[in-house]
Parts: sequence; C-alpha cells; structure tokens
Amino acid sequence: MSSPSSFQSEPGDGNPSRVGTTLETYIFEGMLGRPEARGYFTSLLNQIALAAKMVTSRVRRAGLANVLGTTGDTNATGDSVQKLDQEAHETLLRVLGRRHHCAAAASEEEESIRVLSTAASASYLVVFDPLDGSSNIDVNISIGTIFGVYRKMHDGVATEQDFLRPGRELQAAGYVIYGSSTQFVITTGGAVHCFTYDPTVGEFLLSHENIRVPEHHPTYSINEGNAGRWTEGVKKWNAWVKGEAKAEKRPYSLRYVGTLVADAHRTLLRGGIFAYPADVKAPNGKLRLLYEANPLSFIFEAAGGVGTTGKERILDIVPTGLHQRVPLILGSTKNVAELQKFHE
Ligand code: AFP
Repeated sequence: MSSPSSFQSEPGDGNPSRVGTTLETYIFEGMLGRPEARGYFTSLLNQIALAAKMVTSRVRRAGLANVLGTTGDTNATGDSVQKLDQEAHETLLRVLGRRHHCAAAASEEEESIRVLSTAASASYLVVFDPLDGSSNIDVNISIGTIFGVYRKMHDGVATEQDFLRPGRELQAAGYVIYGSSTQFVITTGGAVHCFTYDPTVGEFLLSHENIRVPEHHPTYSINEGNAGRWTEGVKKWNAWVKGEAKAEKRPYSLRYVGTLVADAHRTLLRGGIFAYPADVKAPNGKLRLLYEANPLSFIFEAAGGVGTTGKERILDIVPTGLHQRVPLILGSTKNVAELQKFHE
C-alpha cells in the first residue's frame, strides 16, 4: 500500500537506520523526498506532534492538576466526557487551526465537523479521537490519541460529506499512547514507525523503525464479559483459543486493557488478535469507524497486519455517518484467519 504522500525514503531502502532521529526531522526528510511538496502536509503532521506533546504534558500531571473525573456531559456517541478528554479535544482543535493547513476536523467528542480554515492552503482534513480509553484515566491505565489525515478534494468550504470517505484514502494515520512512556506511531501508507517521547529534551525520537506485525502470536484480546451476546462463530472461536493443543500454542493468553490504543499497540508489536465484534446488544459493534477503526486498520495494513469487520476490509467501508460504529478485528494475518474460519 502506498499513498501519494508516503515518505519517499523508507527503512529497508538501503539508507542507514535513522533510530534516534526526531519526529520533526523525520517528517521534514519525508517532504524533502517530494519535490512537489508545498510543506502543508509536513506542517500539519508537525502540528499533530505538537498537540501530542501538549496532551502528554497534561496526562502526566493529571493526578496533580485537578483534571481527573468527568465534566458531567456526554459526547456525540453517548459516553460520559472526562475533563482530560475535553482538554485534549480542545488542544487538538486549537493547534490544528493555527497554521491554516487543516480545513476542518471531526472529533469523536463533537457531533458535527469543525471548520478550521477557509484559506487556500487549508488542503487537509483531520479525524481524531482525542483521548481513547477515557474510562481508564482515573485509574492510571494507558490511554491514547488516534488520528487520521485526508486530503480535501475541492476548493470550497469543507463539509461533513468530505469526511465520509473510505479509510483507504487516508494520507496518514497514527496514534499516541500515553503508557509507561509516551509513544507516537505514524504511517503515511509506507513503513510504520514509532517515536518515543524524551521529556528531558521535549522531542519524539525514532525508537521502533519499520514495525512489522508478526504473522502469529498466541494472544487474544476481547471483552470476555460480552461472551453471552456474541454470535455462534465468535463463541466457537473463543472456545477454540482456550482449548488445549500444545503444538498450536493453545490455550492462547488473554490480554485486554480496555483502551483500544493500548490493545492495538501490543498487538502491532507482539502480534495476536484484538476483536470487538458485533453482538446482540451492539449489532454494529462498539468502536467508531472514522476515529478508531480506519486509522488503526491503515496502520495495521501498512505493517503487514489486518483490519477487518470479519466480513469486509475496514478500509473499504464507505461511511454513512461521522460517528458510525463497526465491528473491528485487528491483528496478525494468521490469527485473524483463524477467527474468520469460525465466522464463516
Ligand atoms: P472509553 O473511552 O469509554 O473508555 O471506551 C474505550 C473504547 O472506546 C476503546 O478504547 C476500547 O477498546 C473499548 O471502548 C472498550 O470497550 P469495553 O469497555 O466495552 O470493553
């Protein structure tokens, strides 16, 4: 998979390793490889990285800064809004609006899109989940920010319709995980890289170059509390992963954080499978296509993994609404194929 704005020189192309490079330099070098580049895309990605630094600074002080807890409101998808959620949402909008390269943004926290600039230079659209896993904030468990970047395809003011595009049209996608360290994972459709934040220098430094999802790992990640509501196929697969078969490394180990970014990050690096399938209570699944499923599927595919509903490729779905939900299965090719066998 490659996008028109893929970084030109990627690891594995004969260049020496760039581990230690700052995210800013990495993005800048990507632009240097594209003679036609105007610097807008580069600027936009750098603004997202700046927002990530600002959010991480708040997350790291959350227990001290009186920002834990809920605001008392519910968001566009009916979840209760945490104070930190709201802050991250506002930070991203403010930072994205500054340089007039982002025409509009759609956030999981807001019902409608937000037009940020009508300047001719505002040629990108950004979708984001400002703080994924917010119910984990108050108990000091990893949370994250997820984002995706699309090109705006016309000269007029951005509309909601501009966002209803399949994920395969993403120009870039990434996430930030606020875990034992803060890491920024990004792809423009070529290689997937991870940058770790060094708070002493205030920079993201390339730490995991050219991430590839292992083909298989004996780990599964699913909310087992929903087992009674699953389809017969998922129930049978679940019984199978727990069955005894030493040669197949079964039973698999269960790992479930309840923050998509954290469960996806582990699966990206170690392999295995993450699933939030459709069930009788949530026939369309729980997770959001635009803010969660698409960016993560874009990253998984770029890293050699899979993003599917179980029936169709996530990146091929044409959205019908900003806050649409989808069943989501992410993971290693072999693990996902195992589940799909039971689906059929
Ligand atoms: P919150 O942001 O409300 O904590 O939801 C997190 C999330 O959207 C996603 O990050 C998790 O993978 C998923 O929900 C967990 O859902 P369950 O609590 O139903 O397992």
